[in-house]
Amino acid sequence: MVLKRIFRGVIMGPPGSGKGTVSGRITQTFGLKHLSSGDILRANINAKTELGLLMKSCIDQGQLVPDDIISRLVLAKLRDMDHSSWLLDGFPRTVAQAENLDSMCTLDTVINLDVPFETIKERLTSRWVHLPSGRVYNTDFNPPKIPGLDDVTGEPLSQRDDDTPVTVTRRLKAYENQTQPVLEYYRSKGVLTTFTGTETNKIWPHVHAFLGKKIPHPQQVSKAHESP
Ligand code: G5P
Ligand code: MG
Repeated sequence: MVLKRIFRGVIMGPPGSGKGTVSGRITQTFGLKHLSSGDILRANINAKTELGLLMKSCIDQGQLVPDDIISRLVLAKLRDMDHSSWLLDGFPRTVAQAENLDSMCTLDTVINLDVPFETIKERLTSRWVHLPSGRVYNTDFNPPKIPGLDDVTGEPLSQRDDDTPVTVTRRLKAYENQTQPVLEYYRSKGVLTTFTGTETNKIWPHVHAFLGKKIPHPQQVSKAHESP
């Protein structure tokens, strides 16, 4: 009997590098669950939870939220997905977070989207998001079928408060100072693969081919307890 394997992946890259966009394609193609730390935080802000209100000013200023808080939130969600294959987006962002993640699982792969900062700045000001699902649009690159509305639910789209030019610059600085060391951390563990480019549609075929060799066919990605 073949043991059905659980896949554990992380997608990294600077703000606006296309993590959400590529994650959407990966989860659709390979049937993984997608967990975005930014989506978790925005859901808390939207629901006006105490935590969300506390974190909002950090996020709006383009700073990272504290390691212990985000690690607790993300690791709790991952425990709920213990029997599923998943792709984690936006976490870890510091070496301390990477160590916290290591304490609960072993990663199969870390995908790094290496997109130049100049390309990113243009993209973020024309981004629109569907908050409940995390679906991402761009008025130039992938506009919604009906302007201002989500393709799937028809609900209104919104712009993120941290997509202003000043905040984007701060987010890129935080990425350089705090997140780039995480790339080195994973490189030294031998799990990091970098995809460089300025267009998602050109990067995607390479990511697709790479993951195709790592992830079982969707029907085989299933719960560990279903394995014989
Ligand atoms: P997030 O939510 O993790 P970021 O800053 O890492 O946010 P972001 O902005 O969500 O990343 P992305 O997911 O990498 O970007 O990119 P995307 O949304 O797919 O694409 C960006 C835009 O470009 C979209 O409009 C898309 O349609 C368009 N696009 C994609 N490809 C192309 C292309 O080829 N061409 C063109 N023209 N357009 C394209 O984190 C937010 C905040 O939460 C906190 C921090 O404060 C953070 O700043 N946070 C954490 N803090 C501490 N630790 C953590 N682990 C945290 N996680 C979140
Ligand atoms: Mg994102």
